[in-house]
Parts: sequence; C-alpha cells; structure tokens
Amino acid sequence: ERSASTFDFASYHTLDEVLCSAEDGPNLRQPGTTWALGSHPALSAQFSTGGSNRPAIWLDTGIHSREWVTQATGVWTANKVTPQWGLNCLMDIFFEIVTNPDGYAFTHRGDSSRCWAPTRSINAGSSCVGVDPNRNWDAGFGGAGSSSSPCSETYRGPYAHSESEVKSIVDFILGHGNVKALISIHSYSQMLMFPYGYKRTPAPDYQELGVGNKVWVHEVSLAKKAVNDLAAVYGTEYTYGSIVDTIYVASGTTVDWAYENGVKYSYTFELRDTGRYGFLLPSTQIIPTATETWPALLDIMLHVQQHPY
Ligand code: PAY
Ligand code: ZN
Repeated sequence: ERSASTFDFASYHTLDEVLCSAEDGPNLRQPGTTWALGSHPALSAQFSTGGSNRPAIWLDTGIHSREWVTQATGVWTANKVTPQWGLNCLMDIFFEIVTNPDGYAFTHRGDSSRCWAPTRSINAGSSCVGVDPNRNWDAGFGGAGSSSSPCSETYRGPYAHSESEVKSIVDFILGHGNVKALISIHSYSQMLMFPYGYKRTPAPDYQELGVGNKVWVHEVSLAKKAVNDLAAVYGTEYTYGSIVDTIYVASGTTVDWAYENGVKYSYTFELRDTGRYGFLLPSTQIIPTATETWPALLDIMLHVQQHPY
C-alpha cells in the first residue's frame, strides 16, 4: 500500500502502518517474513543478494516498545539498506523492526500506555503484565540489574527465553548458524555499547569492539570509529564501552547472549536523546537520528565483512 515515495518517514506510525509499509514497499528485495508473536505479527525483512546461509548480520529495533525513534529509524534504515546493498555484498541482513509488536500496539493506546516497554505476557499468580525482553536472554539470566518481580519494569520473566519475542530470535540465530554480527537498537542515552552487561570481566574481544583510544591493529577501535562517524553528521555525541561500564549492570540482555553464542560483533545502540525528551522524542528528530546513525551502522557492517571469522 505504501510505497517509499509516499510513506512519511518523519512521523511515528502505528503497528499496522509499519507492517503495511514493509509488506508492500518496493524496496524490499525479499518479502518480509512475519512471525506470530503474542497476538501480533513481528516483522522481519531479509536483504539478500542470493546464495544460501551466507554470513549474516542481525538488526533489531523496538524490542522495548516505548523507544519509538528506534522503530522509526528501523523503517528508514530498511529503506536505505536495499538500494545500497550492492551485488558485491557477501553478507545477508536480517532486520526485525517491530521486535515487540504487542508492546508497540499498547503504546498507541493513549498517553497512559505510551511509555510501556515490556512484552504483554500474562504472568501466572500476578496481576502485573509483561516481561522485560532485554532481561530475558540466557546470558547471566537472573543476575544483577534484573528483577524477579512481575510488577517491575525489569522483570526478567519466569525463565530464560520465556518470551516468544526472544525465543524466536534465539531459534533463528542458532538455526541459521552463520550470524556474524548483531545490532540491537534502543533509545535513549546516545551510547554505543557491547558486552558485557552482566559482568565486569572484559569481553575477550574488548580491544577490537572498542575500548578507549586504543588502536586496534592499524585502525581505531570499531566503536570509536562508529561514534566518530555518527558525530560527524550533526555533532551528536555518543559515549561508548561495555554495557556495564557505560550505563549500568544489566543481566540477560540480547547482546550478551549473542556474544556468548558465537556472534563476535554484538552491539547495542542507545539512540537520541540524552533525556530532554527521552522516549518522547519529537518526530522532527526521526530523520536526523536515522541519518546520523547510518554511517555508524555501515562502519560496523563493513568491518564485519572485512574481518571474516
Ligand atoms: O541497550 O541493552 C542495552 C542496555 C540496557 C538497556 C536496558 O536497560 O534494557 C538500557 C535502557 C534501554 O534502552 O532500555 C536505557 C533506557 C534509557 C532506559 O530505559 O533506562
Ligand atoms: Zn531499551
């Protein structure tokens, strides 16, 4: 229904509008796959130029439903990826834009639900609904920076991968077996982070992923390059480092799970802003946010292509 030329990238959209744009837009090289998650389909689009089981990059936006600039950036980026993903590219991209569709639909129900982050799972024995899908992964599951209370915003769930939103990604990545990078996009705080969140021990690939000013081989560390290139667009400043060093201890996160399951290049972005508007970022900032994030994403994607493992 919505071609790229008519879709308004500079507005926030409902779940139905996002799904329509992706199903029918002219820019998807392959039809999106929809997974039934909760009561809504999630959208995942595959950008591929052929082959099978090529090395792949996984990108997700909107695992926390209230982080609206992320889904909007996801739509913009998906539209950008396709024409730029040239024939020489040897990798596939898998992109899930509305990663928490039940939560996203809920955030459109009015002001009182706009800041809902978790899933909408019914919790046995509690009147509180929802699980934090960024505490539900099997990496330090149950540890510090996650809650055992179903009424907490950081409720980790009854067991790891209890949430279909999480389990479907786990099954996909393990089933694929050749995912080389994962980028999980959140907002807000303007940060680029990598493992670990659940422990202070530096990840074995800390140097390459991006510590301080250290030079890795003959290039600056990847995170530093990515935030420099992001800042070059409009001057938006990002901090970077491991999750635990940069924001706080968080157990059971997406990137820690990916890293511990063989995905070396595992990053999480916290997009704009630093708190002035927070989750309620004005829609006038969607395109600037997506535009400045793009070179950082490209840096990571190209680095992965150039450093096969
Ligand atoms: O991005 O995985 C990450 C780091 C941990 C995030 C989390 O707590 O799940 C950080 C927060 C998020 O994006 O959900 C940061 C925001 C501002 C918040 O809600 O505290
Ligand atoms: Zn988040």
